[in-house]
Amino acid sequence: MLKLYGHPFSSYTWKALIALYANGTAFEFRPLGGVDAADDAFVAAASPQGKFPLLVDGDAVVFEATSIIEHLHLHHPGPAPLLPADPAEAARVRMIDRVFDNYVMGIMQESVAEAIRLGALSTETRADVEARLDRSYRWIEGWLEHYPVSGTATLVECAAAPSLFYADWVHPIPDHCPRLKAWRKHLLALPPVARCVDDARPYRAFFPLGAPDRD
Ligand SMILES: N[C@@H](CCC(=O)N[C@@H](CS)C(=O)NCC(=O)O)C(=O)O
Repeated sequence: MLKLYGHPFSSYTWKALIALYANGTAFEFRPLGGVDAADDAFVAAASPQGKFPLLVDGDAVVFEATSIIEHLHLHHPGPAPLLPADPAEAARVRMIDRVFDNYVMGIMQESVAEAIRLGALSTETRADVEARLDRSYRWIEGWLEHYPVSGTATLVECAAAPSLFYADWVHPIPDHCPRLKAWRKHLLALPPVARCVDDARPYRAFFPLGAPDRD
């Protein structure tokens, strides 16, 4: 039985969970954060910075959400292909995965990290994060013009849904990005994503910047 270690409110844990749920893959969820000290210690030592999610599949210990999805695609394929069969198309999907991790999730997390570290977000950091998210939003808005909105979850949707969910809390997608606004709504309605959103509701009070009363 696969084991996924993570936390229900963790954006990167969602990324792996969406892939598992989309394919109906059987797994055991091991929640971190004080439920089982041995699990916390195991994850802390398993990767360079002890981050989660972490997947254990027999002898294989896989960290990095993207790598977990690659592992599932190779070893536990299901009805919803996580990557295209064509290598050139798959390379483009991997590039877009990097866009959401590096230029949406990563920027969003900077503001969360500062709020945790200092207890609040400085005016300078807020302005900087908002400007960079705006720039990413505008680029994604253009990219969406040619991206087919689909009802399945590939690596793109696995990466996009959690990053856009939380980035929009930090800096709402502006009205001049209507495709992106509509796509976020569509992503949150996908059953594997909606399940993550619902399972995380009890933890919203812990969002360091304050969770908005929506979604
Ligand atoms: N690059 C990693 C990032 C994972 C990550 O940042 N995980 C966060 C939770 S969303 C975490 O482990 N936070 C706890 C920590 O940094 O100690 C991935 O793609 O899986």
